[in-house]
Amino acid sequence: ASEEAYLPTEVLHGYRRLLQRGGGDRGFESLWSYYAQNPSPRIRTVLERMQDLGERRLADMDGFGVDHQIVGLTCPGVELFDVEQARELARLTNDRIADACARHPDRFSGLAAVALQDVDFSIGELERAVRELGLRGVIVNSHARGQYLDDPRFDSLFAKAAELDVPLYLHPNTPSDGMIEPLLDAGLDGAIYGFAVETGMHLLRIIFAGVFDRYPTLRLVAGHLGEALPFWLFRIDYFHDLQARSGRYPSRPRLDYPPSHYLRNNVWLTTSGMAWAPAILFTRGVVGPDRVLYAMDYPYQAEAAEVAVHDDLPIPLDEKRRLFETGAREVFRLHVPAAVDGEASA
Ligand code: 1DF
Ligand code: MN
Repeated sequence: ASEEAYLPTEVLHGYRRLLQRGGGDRGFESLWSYYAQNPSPRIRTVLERMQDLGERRLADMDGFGVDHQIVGLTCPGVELFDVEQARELARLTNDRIADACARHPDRFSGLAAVALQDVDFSIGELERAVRELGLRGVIVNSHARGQYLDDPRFDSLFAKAAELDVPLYLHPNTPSDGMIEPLLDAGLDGAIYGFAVETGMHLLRIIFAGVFDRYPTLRLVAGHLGEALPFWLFRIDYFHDLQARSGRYPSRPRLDYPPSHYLRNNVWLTTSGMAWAPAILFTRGVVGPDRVLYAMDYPYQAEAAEVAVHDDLPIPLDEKRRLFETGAREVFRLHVPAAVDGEASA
């Protein structure tokens, strides 16, 4: 399962302080006033699960039939904190995840947290996390206070990920202050839709800025079946061609390939939150069956019925194995031994 959330208790305390004193963004206030202050038993359980990287999580994984989780810092990460606190919490997160991976190498792999307020720190921390701690990629929770990764200041992060041969997981966040307004009052800013609007647009910004033309070996993973982009690919290709021919946006000339090429060559998609056979089958048809990987989105969508939807997909066994295991092994270059248990590998 390849998009599984972790929240160190220290980061949760940071979120609570930020809610009290203000200074987050509107999406953070909407999302985290809900999670941090809601007394409902369901939300309490989500919060407890999120902070655990030990027996509780392992028992849940056993219950759902998940052999292995790829764990990453939940959204919005540390980018709303002041820079010193952000650096300290990113390091702490990576040390904790690495510790869990060392204790249970067959059950956990991890993605590195960074602090995009400080790009130089982020590059160094990614290098430490991969080379010294053995983490298998970097997670970016979409925009960093309204800044998007296509800004040239982040080029060195892409260069470092490509150099280290690890993917960047572009995880959702609530929309930035510049785009949240008409989603917020309709109750659409969260995982219901706003996450996909924000994060799908972010991925398009990265593609249209030519990041994959500059870093052709860069691997990017997106959740939620690509945040709706597969459904839009025909229209995006059509209008990219039209806009390039007319010179409508001089700062965005024609890419080396149609936009769909990057989705089929540089990007992998996970099924997090989208346990729905028609959408999974459509997405595999559009980007190729090899590019779609299983994710649960634990603990936000920890549902046994959703695992069963994946188990029941009408696809050949070798493709199911790719969806559940070998795809993630390749993209994240996992060093995890194959399951010996006959049931897990059947
Ligand atoms: C939710 C969903 C929250 C995802 C998340 O982080 C999150 C949710 C706070 O359901 O409110 O990462 N998700 O990835 O879909
Ligand atoms: Mn998620």
